[in-house]
Amino acid sequence: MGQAVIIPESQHAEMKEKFKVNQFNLMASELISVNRTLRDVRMDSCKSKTYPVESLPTTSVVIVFHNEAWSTLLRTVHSVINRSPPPLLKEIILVDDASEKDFLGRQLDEYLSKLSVHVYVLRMEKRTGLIRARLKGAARAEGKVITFLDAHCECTEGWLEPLLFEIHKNRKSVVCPIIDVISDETFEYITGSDMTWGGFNWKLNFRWYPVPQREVERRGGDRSLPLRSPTMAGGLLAIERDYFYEIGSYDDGMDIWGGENLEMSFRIWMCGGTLLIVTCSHVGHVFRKATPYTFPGGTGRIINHNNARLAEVWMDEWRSFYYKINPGVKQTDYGDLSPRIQLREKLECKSFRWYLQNIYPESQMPLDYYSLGEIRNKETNQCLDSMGRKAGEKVGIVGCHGMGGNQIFSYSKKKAFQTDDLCLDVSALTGPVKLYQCHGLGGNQLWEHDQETLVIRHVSSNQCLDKPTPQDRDTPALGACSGSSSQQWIRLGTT
Ligand code: UD2
Ligand code: MN
Repeated sequence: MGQAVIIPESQHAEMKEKFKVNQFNLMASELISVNRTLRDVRMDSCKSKTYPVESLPTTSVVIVFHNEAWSTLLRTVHSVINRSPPPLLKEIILVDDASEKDFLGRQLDEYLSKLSVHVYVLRMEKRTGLIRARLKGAARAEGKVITFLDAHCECTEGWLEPLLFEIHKNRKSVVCPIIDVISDETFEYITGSDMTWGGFNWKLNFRWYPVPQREVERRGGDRSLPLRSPTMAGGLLAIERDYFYEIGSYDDGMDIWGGENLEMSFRIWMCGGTLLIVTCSHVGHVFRKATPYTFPGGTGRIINHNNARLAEVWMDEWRSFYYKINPGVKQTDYGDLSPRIQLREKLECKSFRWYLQNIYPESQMPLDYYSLGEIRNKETNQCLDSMGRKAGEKVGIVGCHGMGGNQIFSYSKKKAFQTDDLCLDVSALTGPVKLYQCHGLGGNQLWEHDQETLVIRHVSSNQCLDKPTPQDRDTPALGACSGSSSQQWIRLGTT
């Protein structure tokens, strides 16, 4: 029933050793049946919904893997078979991305051949990464819908019908379940929230953020209705097969891992589709803290390559946020983009501005901004610097290095100073100036930068940003506004 596995102390040494193989508790996973039952985790209003199963489209489930554990892979397969209405499940296609483990060879083929559903394995000749592996699986799919899953998932009761129902209603809806958490430590099944949706930060990392009130209201407060999510996590989605190709499938210039989820999210919205999180559908996924496999050519290089491709093709001027906060990426060789640029033209997709304005006004990339660059103190020539600190910590100030990264701040038309998803925030009258999650509501995050006097005034406290005091040397001070040169600031990167 999805409960935690507790390993006795005496086996902890072995447990830790095995953890390294897949970066999850493999010993715990092996102690659970590959056919485990789970609670029905849906909200009550979902349980009572009925679907016209006879008119729903069929689906092929495509699962790509590289060196996946036997137990998690087979538990994924069994959960699909056990909890999908048989008439809707056309087949399950596994794509082996050049795994190096013997048991994923003939032993796997034999096991699958005995199952009641048509399940088979395609094999990549050499390691190509999840994007091209998915393309290979998709090319063989015969169902009307393609459903992609990671290889360490568990589908719960009623997961499939609401996904297919949304596609049945609108073939341009691309749908994701709520992704529940299967603990990487204990394999406990933990129900995820229907109050988070997908966003992204300046570094183009996918992030979960709270669903804003406007989206709650659009659904009339009914949490069982699908959420219009700005982005998707990437691993678990269903899309009509023909629409998948119509809208440009995946960018096959992307390697190994990363970026394809945001690329597809932007593309869907900008080119006339809809991206939904279907809150009545729950699928669990083992979230890992580290990756267990290699990134041939280097993790950073591959992720930068993929992200640069999506930034160049889809993000228009907002690509600068990504480039400036990641010094060094500009030199990345992103390869040939012409097929993807042609796709955007052919589909007559809307602009990234349109996307930010209409789909994601809460985005961490401000729609309108005065500048994106350094904030330099006129007297000391030091620059504000996030120092890589987290929400709730003081903002830093150090010598300007002109390299971007932590010294990049935007000053938005909402008059917030923001770096990545953190904003300069003051909650006590005399400071300190801290970094907090941007809320976009002004308040303690509202600053007036006067272009004549160069003074930056914190509006709610009516105090001015100043050079550091001698006692607190690496964080800017806040004091009574005097207009002295230590209270004068120059914004670079003015647009
Ligand atoms: C998330 C997504 C994942 C993908 C990724 C960005 C979820 C739950 N997961 O990362 O699907 O969108 O973000 O790219 O939303 N794999 C291969 N070949 C490789 C590398 C990985 O086949 O070279 C397989 C891997 O075995 C797994 C799947 O691709 O089944 C996703 O990889 P992951 O689980 O390491 O990614 P995850 O969940 O961290
Ligand atoms: Mn995964």
